[in-house]
Amino acid sequence: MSEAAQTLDGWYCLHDFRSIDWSAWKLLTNEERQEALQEFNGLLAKWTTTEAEEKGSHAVYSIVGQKADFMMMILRPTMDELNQIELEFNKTKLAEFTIPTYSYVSVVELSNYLAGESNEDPYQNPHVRARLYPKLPQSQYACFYPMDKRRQGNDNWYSLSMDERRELMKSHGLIGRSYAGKVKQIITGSVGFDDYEWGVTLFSDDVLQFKKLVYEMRFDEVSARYGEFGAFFVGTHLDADKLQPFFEI
Ligand code: 76R
Repeated sequence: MSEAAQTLDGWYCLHDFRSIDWSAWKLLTNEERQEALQEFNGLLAKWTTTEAEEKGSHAVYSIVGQKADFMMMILRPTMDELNQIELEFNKTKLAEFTIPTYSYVSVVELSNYLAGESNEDPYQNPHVRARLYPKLPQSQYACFYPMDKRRQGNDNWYSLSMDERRELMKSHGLIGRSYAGKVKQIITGSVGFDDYEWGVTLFSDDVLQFKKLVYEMRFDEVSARYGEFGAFFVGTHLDADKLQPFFEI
């Protein structure tokens, strides 16, 4: 049996994708719509307090295309809190006018492929902590997709030795690093939690960098030979100022 990579696991993560039932939303009076938005803003204010206390983070993005209208990405120390948040949102007035279209459950993950030898407890290292418990960037664009590592015939990631995988991950990391400052990535592990093995969330102020990074990685053996991909979602940041016009009729 090949040696499993060791993972460091951080905050739990929910990607919640919703479409809006615009016809029903339009039937409300202006006042009813404002009430629903106020309630949602109250929820967001609570999440912002949690973020300020460094007990989680969140980001809301509008989604381009028909797969969803918006995405809420939420990070919390426990999966139970994610469940609570989901419930709380579902009980709001606004939720009555949303249609769940996709969701993804995972946990922020760092693997030890490229970690050097050290006797220190990585969970105490401030650089590691900043990545395991990240404050989500409020970049203009986000891209999300789930992925697997292939397990077929001669292309089985899980039957490669640790050394072979480490070597392959080196070149993956090098490509990634060449996008430093342009794209920020958060890898979340989802084996046992959701249908794929990882969620990939990318953030950038230049949407074209997603295409460039993902395309370049396709030629790297880790993705070319071993990557299997789910649906891609891309969209624009919905900060507090943009929420009102987004929902306005
Ligand atoms: O953690 C690290 O930064 C060390 C190097 C590294 C690891 C271990 C790294 C760097 N990644 C790692 C693990 Mn990655 N990553 C993806 C995708 O579309 C595709 O083809 C793949 C989707 C992107 C775009 C991306 C970006 N990475 C992983 C894993 C887990 C593998 C496992 O455990 O088997 C997956 C699934 C994955 C996928 N990666 C980087 C990036 C970028 C931008 C970096 C550089 C980060 C930096 O140095 O700042």
